[in-house]
Amino acid sequence: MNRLTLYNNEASFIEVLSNNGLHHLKNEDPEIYNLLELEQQRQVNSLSMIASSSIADPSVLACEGSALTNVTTEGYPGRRFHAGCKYIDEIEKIAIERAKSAFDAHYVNVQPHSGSSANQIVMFSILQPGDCILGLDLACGGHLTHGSKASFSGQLFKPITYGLDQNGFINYEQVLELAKKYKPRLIICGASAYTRTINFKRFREIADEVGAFLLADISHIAGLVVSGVHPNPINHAHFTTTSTYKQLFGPRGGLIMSGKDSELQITESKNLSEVIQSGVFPKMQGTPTLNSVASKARALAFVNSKEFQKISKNIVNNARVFAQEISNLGYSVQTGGTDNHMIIIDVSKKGLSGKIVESALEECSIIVNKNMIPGDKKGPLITSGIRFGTNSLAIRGMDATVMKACVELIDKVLTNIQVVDNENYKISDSIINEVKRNVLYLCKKYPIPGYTF
Ligand code: DSN
Repeated sequence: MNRLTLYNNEASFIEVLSNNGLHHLKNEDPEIYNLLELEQQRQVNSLSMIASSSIADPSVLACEGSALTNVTTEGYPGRRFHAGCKYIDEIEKIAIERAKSAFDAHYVNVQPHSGSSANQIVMFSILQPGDCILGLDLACGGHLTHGSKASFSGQLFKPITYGLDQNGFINYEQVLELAKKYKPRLIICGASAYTRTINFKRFREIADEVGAFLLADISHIAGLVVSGVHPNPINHAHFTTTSTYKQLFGPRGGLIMSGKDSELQITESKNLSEVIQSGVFPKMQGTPTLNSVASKARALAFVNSKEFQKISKNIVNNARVFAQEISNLGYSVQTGGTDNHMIIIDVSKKGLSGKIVESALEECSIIVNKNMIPGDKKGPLITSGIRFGTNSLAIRGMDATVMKACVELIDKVLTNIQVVDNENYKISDSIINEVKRNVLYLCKKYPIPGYTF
């Protein structure tokens, strides 16, 4: 049933709102309008290879900018603490059903404000301060919320970290050894900078052996999981969390899900899904960002599509080709390749730091981020590594044939950096202009769908 009611032949209420919004912004706040315009132009005219980002469809942005921002309500569909939720309830139920279908989940909560919030909610729902948690070390590719001392996770709980073997792969033997020794209440798998398939089944076996809960944070690989390009943790982990803006091409936000364990009794009165329901609200959050709930629903419909399955395959294929091409040019690729959307290289072997490579590439309209590599002595603000990702290139329709050109442009920049020290460098204007020209050519040939005219 098409519920959209058009109030005249030309525009619906939401079209009027959107047009009015732009009109008011342009006239009343040109400072912000111009910055938004410049930011959109920057995105359109640069190659974004930030592995933790993607590009939301204009329909996702329409939901983000909708009147749902005006709704205050706490609780869940059918059990709200405020009136006026007739349509919001429908939207939230649709978002839940789409997430269930995408991930084969039995239980989904679509209200977390971010992936980090989702992890916080899981931890504060099942742990007591001081409980032991076991996660991947930040310097080996883990996430701040997986037990870093810089985050609540490492400050309120007792973090133990596992690392990688000598080839750069997760050291499952070490995970087992540490789990047996420290008996963590929670084991966390998932990563921010790890290029290989994660063996969720193995993690669950280890968790079961020591009586721990297992949390799979799939923020980076959620799109590949939906498309079946990476194994799905949903029935291995007790809790699966993800952010929605990385590989789900959605809004900033998070999801908490569970599979076959969703009805597992974990307190005297509550099963696992009930503990998470009350963990999100009222324990950790109030009113959800309802416009983002709608955007999540929209993005989940997209990632459930056949079209996205092709894009997912292309994301991985592009990354593999990129890894091979950059390795052919003598760069040191972590683990020798990739199984997902991500490639990490050690630039210190070329006498460079991650910080200066990131800056030099940005000057040439190629956007990447510096990243620590295992055993990195340079620290997170300088680093020895660079992390590349292919999500945003694939959505532009770039395929493996374009990856060689991207690698050549990156190599052109890196081989022309004159290093001053770890933070300073020089590069000639002629190289910057030449690379920028080529990047612009690629960006025009492969425009972001719906972002240009
Ligand atoms: N975790 C950060 C990253 O991977 O870049 C952003 O969420």
